[in-house]
Amino acid sequence: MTPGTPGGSPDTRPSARTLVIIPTYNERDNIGIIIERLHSALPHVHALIVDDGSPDGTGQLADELAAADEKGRIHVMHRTEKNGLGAAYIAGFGWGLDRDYEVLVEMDADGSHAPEQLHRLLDQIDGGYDLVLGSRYVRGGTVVNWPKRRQWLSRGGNIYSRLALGAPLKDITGGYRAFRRKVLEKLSLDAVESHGYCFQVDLAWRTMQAGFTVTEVPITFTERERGESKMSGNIVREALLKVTQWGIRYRIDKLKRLTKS
Ligand SMILES: Nc1nc2c(ncn2[C@@H]2O[C@H](COP(=O)(O)OP(=O)(O)OP(=O)(O)O)[C@@H](O)[C@H]2O)c(=O)[nH]1
Ligand SMILES: [Mg+2]
Repeated sequence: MTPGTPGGSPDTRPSARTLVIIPTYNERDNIGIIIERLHSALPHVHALIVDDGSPDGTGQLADELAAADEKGRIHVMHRTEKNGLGAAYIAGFGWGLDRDYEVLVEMDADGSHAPEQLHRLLDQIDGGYDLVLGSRYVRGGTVVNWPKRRQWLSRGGNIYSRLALGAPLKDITGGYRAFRRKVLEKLSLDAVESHGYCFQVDLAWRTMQAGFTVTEVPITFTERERGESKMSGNIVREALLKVTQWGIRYRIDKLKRLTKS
């Protein structure tokens, strides 16, 4: 599985053993395109499609894509119930950690995260970072085709999270990221119960709290062209509530430590 360098010696960079995890729910029109773009951009990476029993047959199509890939780079996990993005990722991380992958990447199936920019994330992992966030809100990052309402929601969610948690990250809610395996091995993934936006905030926050190094690289985030969004009011409410709880808990713990010393 480890690809060689042009000189013929094996590539020992962590990114040589990358698994891109793609959760899907009703992404039949998107999944083939995204996998093809991924392998055109980076032929050596493996993909794991985590499908929650999509009624539109995404899971079956994923199986066909996997069977057709002679290099065996496409894997599929079938789950029976729609359990949210967070649960799908946690299952996917577990699958990847049980195997020989060094870098585990989160990527949406709907084309919002350009596979052509994945090398930006992987380069920083190879450079030594433990977690790299694809960021819409650092210099050079952009959002394409988002209605104003959605932009405000995302900006607002990020500013609120930054203030509530005191986390110095510009795009802590984003879902395009690369983790070194040791991060996911150390975090107690079973304790992560949140689903939408909040799942992303939770993971980045836990990573920072555990003392790992985190950086952001600019990405171009493009709104989906095909299929339906799964974003809902519940996901936003969950995020607001949980981030507020974590922020309060964090500050209380800090105060306790200060008063003890
Ligand atoms: N396996 C699984 N995948 C999911 C679930 N919910 C969402 N997804 C996938 O997670 C990715 C992101 O979901 P989106 O609906 O695009 O959510 P979003 O990007 O926050 O919303 P939009 O910007 O409106 O597209 C997509 O690949 C979805 O198919 C789920 O319950 N289970
Ligand atoms: Mg999307």
